[in-house]
Amino acid sequence: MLSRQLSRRRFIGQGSIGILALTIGTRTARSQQAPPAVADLITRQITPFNAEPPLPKLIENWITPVNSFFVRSHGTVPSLDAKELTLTVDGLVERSLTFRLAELLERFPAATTTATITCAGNRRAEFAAIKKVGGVQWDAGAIGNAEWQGVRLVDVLKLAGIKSGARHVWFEGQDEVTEKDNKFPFGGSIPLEKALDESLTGASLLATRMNGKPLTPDHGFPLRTIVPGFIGARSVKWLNRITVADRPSPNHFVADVYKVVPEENAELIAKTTPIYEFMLNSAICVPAAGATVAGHSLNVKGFALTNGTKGRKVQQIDVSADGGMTWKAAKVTSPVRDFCWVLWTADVPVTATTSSLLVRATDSSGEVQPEKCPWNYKGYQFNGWHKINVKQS
Ligand SMILES: Nc1nc2c(c(=O)[nH]1)N[C@H]1C(S)=C(S)[C@@H](COP(=O)(O)O)O[C@H]1N2
Ligand SMILES: [Mo]
Repeated sequence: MLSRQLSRRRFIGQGSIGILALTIGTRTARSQQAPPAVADLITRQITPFNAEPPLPKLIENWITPVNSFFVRSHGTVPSLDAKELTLTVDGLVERSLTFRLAELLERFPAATTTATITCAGNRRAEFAAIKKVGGVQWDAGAIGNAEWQGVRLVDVLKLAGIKSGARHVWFEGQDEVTEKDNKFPFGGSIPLEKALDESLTGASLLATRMNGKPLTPDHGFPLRTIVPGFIGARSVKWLNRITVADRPSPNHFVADVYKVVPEENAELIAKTTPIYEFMLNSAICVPAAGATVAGHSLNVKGFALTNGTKGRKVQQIDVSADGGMTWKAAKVTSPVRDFCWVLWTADVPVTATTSSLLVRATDSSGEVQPEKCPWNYKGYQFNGWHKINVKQS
């Protein structure tokens, strides 16, 4: 609670940074500016800024308002001038291209998609039950669903012309991440096949807007990628370069981290495929952990997400108030759309011995969330049954 109050106080009232930076056209680091306005978030790390909403807040809306959308940044938040931004497309293409932002938006048809972004580290804190993992200790709130607007990546790639031998598309941001005395921008990478997806729900975007407004500095102003179905790390913020290549990006965040490995072993890491799709998952958001239960029935609410495979649907969501002996099926209360979370509700019978609540989701391929998630060294993709403890009144 204390951390939440502190973060509220610290981060109130800065809505004008983007505008200020725009009008005076400067590139100032955040340290010289007022802190971000993210009143609905719990700060997990101040520098770089990482924050997630309290879980009851998270599921108030199917489309997550920007104020309660988690922020995951590995380095500085660059303060960019939209008029000065250039996007370069190079590598294995027939024509290298460079666009100003306004040119990009004029040249290609406008596209809108709704997609859920989830950090691969969401629910990382739960690995501590096996063995604590380093990194930002996320609860289940490093996830959000938004309406993104921009242009389609596939349209830009088609204009550039893909050369034979191309297999991957790299993205590079304009932030500065410091790792072991090296400074470099955050980068991502996706297989070419994914980048060329033209479907309504599956097309990746070069997005300038989130929920009808320009991206905020924390979420990548003025330009980011949005890759439906893939972990958040592939949706690169502050984008200024797209490179088509025959292999995944050598950027640290593709080559070294965001891989599921049992230990820090350079050889093993080098040959492990980067994480792309997110995984089947669900969490209880209401009541909050530690809430008091009374009576015979309890209303429980939360979210569920299929893995990032095209066409997967959430088939069933089960909630238990007796440690998994009996389960009650939840009802989906939100729209259902590929690559988006669903919100659900269930009235679950409780007794004087109820001490916890559990949820697990099943998808349309019959895959069920595992009861326990195997431990991994970096703490990615935790998707064991979500459990919260409750008290009796
Ligand atoms: N340039 C850049 N892009 C980035 C990151 C970053 O640190 N730098 N973080 C990534 C990660 S790990 C996630 S989960 C998402 C989070 O997006 P959000 O902060 O808009 O919620 O952004 C991704 N894009
Ligand atoms: Mo992430």
